[in-house]
Amino acid sequence: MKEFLWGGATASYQCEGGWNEGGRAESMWDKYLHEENLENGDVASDHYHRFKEDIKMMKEGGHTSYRFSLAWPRIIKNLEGEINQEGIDFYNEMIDTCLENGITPFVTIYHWDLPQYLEELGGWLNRRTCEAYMHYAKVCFDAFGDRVVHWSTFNEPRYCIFSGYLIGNYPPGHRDLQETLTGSYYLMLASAMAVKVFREGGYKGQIGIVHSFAPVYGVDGTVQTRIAMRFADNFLNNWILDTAAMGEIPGDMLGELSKTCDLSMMLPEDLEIIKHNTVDFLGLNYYARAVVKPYETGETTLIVNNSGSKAKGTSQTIIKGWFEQVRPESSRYTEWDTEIFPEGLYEGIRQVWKKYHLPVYITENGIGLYEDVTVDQVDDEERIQFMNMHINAILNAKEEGCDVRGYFAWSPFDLYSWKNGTEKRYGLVAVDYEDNLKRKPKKSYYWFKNVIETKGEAIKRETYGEV
Ligand code: BGP
Repeated sequence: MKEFLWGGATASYQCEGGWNEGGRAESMWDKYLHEENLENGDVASDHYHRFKEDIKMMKEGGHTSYRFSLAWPRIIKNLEGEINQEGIDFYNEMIDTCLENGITPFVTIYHWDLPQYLEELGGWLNRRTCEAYMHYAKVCFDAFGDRVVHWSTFNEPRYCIFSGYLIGNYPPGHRDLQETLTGSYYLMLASAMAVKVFREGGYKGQIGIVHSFAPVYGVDGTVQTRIAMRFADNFLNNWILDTAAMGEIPGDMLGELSKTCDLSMMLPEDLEIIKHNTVDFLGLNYYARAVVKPYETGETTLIVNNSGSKAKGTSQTIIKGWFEQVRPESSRYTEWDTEIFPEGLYEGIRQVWKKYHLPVYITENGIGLYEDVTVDQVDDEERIQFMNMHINAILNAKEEGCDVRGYFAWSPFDLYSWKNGTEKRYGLVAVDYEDNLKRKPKKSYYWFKNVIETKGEAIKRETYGEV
């Protein structure tokens, strides 16, 4: 049997800190959060200085893999594409530390920290960023490809582009459908361009993409609901997964978009690159499903609850003419109003496996909680239950023949959660931001260690009826 990878996942901006050290250039997130005067990742979990301690804890916690991202602004200094050797040295040390500890590095090339020098030229709205990304990816393959054999081009294209260009709650903070389409397109083109470089360079290993996966459910079985489900699936999943895995942007989605948007940036030669450079595996980040009904009335509305309080209103997604997301009242929710629905992971893996027949990694899964980390050991029984239910769902899908090859908890230690700041904690290890960033394993850390050491036998099993 192929080895199943067990570990945790992080992102450079969310954990490293050291934002102006080691020759790192400014990222779009530094600029945006500094300007808006919001909680930022200047220090974050200080992983930049403490990664050895963190990786040692992963090893002691039984982890066999570590999913982390490389910071583009640490590696490429400027528009001319000059390499920052200090950045390369830093990640060489990180990779070597993983390997010395028996941990397989699972590397994401881009997890949202675009260099500000590119953002100033339009960021993902400028084709030049695709070329710059291709150069950056090649630098990474050349520098680390002798030891890294699991690569992901992008983390969550849909989430970062929609948040930055449609919802407007992430940098650059715009709300524009045309920009959303252009940014999405260039980002997916850049992904295919990196796959091309990877293949042509004959680097060893596999290259995939990581998607913010939201399996779509309908409120009922009517034809109208089925149409709404197709719109939602295109919007939430297909334009990433079909494009990356099959080399095709969904035609019906483009047909709809062409009624109001300009698609002229989609050049025939680009579509050839997309078609011929599909990925080797799919990384799925699973937090929740999407339940939808047919669109009724009103304008496109996209609201995200970053408040950490259910009372402050719920998240809302209405796409005019396409679909509306509904909030099943009888379901369970986190404090940030994310539905807890492990069956969706089971069903989603089955759908993805059936449609694409590519190996799947669950590259993120976890629950954000308020926690008092001043105690000796955080008793995060809620996280244990959450992880148990989701790993159970994965095991159920695996037993039905789906090729799932790994599970990464978001996250191995507490880190900065974008617009939610640091109070939304996901870690298996607590980081006390008030007391010298001290690390303290939570109860879930020991529970997960046992799960890994028993190869999943410690999971309390449950099968589902009709889901
Ligand atoms: C995913 C991202 C991560 C991470 C996680 C939790 O979308 O890939 O970067 O942050 O979600 O989300 P949040 O921190 O907003 O709660």
